[in-house]
Amino acid sequence: MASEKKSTVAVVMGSDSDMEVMEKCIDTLKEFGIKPIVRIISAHRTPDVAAEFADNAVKNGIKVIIAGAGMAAHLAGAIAGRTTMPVIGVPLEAKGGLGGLDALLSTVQMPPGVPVATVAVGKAGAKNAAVLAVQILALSEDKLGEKLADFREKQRANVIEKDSGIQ
Ligand code: RP5
Repeated sequence: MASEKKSTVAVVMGSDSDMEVMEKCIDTLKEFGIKPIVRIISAHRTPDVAAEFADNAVKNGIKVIIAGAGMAAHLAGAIAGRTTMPVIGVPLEAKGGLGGLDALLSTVQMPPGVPVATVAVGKAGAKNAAVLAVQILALSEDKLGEKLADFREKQRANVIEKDSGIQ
């Protein structure tokens, strides 16, 4: 079963229909050498599994949870209410939803005392969730700090190259 695998980062999403976008998050984590635990867990359709996952996260060695969901996106918040580890929420645009604004508001508008670190809607947010998770882990893992410095340098060089290309 997926939950038996060990990793410091878990990527959970409300539906398999979220996978296409959340793959950006998973791939970015892998670029930093982190193979996350990946689960499909719904705050509404499988609330018992969401609770069990959150309650056992520390025991399973997880240090950061990334949760992506669309529509009434309560997954990140529901998990955050059951754990004190950092939870990063990725609002997703879902078919039949309101273009991601529904998920953004559902994810970001947490009551005082139970934060969800909410990133941008969609693929940009999925990538940033991974980078933010790495930044959190880098506080206690020097190697990740070095990888982050390389990542930023490559990003910088890429923009400089694009600028040169249009001169
Ligand atoms: C949310 O509802 C999921 O995160 C997904 O974004 C959305 C639609 O889910 P499906 O009907 O495609 O399973 O809970």
